[in-house]
Amino acid sequence: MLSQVLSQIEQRDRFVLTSHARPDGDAVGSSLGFSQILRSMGKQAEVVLRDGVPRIYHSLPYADKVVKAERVNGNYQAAIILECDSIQRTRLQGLEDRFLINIDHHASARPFAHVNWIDPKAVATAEMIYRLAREAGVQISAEIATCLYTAVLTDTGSFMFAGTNEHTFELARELVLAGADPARCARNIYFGHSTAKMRLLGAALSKLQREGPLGWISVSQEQMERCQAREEDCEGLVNYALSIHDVEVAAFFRELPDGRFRVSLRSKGGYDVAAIAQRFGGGGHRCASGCSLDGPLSAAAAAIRTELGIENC
Ligand SMILES: [Mn+2]
Repeated sequence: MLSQVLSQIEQRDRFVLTSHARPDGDAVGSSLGFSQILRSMGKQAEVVLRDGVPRIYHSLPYADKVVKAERVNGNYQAAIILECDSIQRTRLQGLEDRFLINIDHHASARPFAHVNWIDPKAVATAEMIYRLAREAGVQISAEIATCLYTAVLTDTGSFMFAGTNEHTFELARELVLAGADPARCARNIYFGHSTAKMRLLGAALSKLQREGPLGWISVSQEQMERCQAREEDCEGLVNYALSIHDVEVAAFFRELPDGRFRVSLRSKGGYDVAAIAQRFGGGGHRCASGCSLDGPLSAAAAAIRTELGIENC
């Protein structure tokens, strides 16, 4: 819980912060915000991310200081892991023998660390980081506010997902008062895509599949190469399938170099996609989750359909 996290932080000086591979806005924003909060507390803090910072988050304060690495080296007294249900989710080596602090808001969160603060009611890990900063008496700078606001904005689907409530807007209000600029944050995220991503989206949507309440799209290795797309260009494509009026649950299948498929699942609330992802070793939230499945695509899609209880139409 929060008080334990704070007391462990107070006893130490040097921290490494990390989050999951292929980081989203909450992973990046919370890591960057928390690192600045720790520095305000007189600590040393470094952010290490396996895949670095995706392009749409490059303009966040201190994004250029993030270390992209496969291994955590260095004489840190604790590793703070955000948004992960295990060390493995970071895809980083060198965390195993360290003192670990786990902060997560996912329904699938697990207490794998020495200190665990899990709050599934928080709309984003950034909400928890904000609470921690307030509790620690840290002044929220405009730079911290910008990172945390971006995390909240993206993790709530621009304040559209279930779970967004009056407290979310209260949090957003406080972050804006502290100096976050909503228009600038939104511009970088929603008008900051690469041309390759838009071409990839076109290729994926041209093969949109519909089966009852399910809408699904896929991207092959060959399409990735043809569009010159990067891994991060796949982020959010699933939402276009979910945006159809009678789609209740959407899936995005990304073919991996080894022939397996990474699956992103989204729901409008009627289906619990966290439960489905967990059946296949993945995790997430009721309305947004992910997992990996064996190919071919037809088999992966059939596995998801079966779990959803949707017959092949
Ligand atoms: Mn999150």
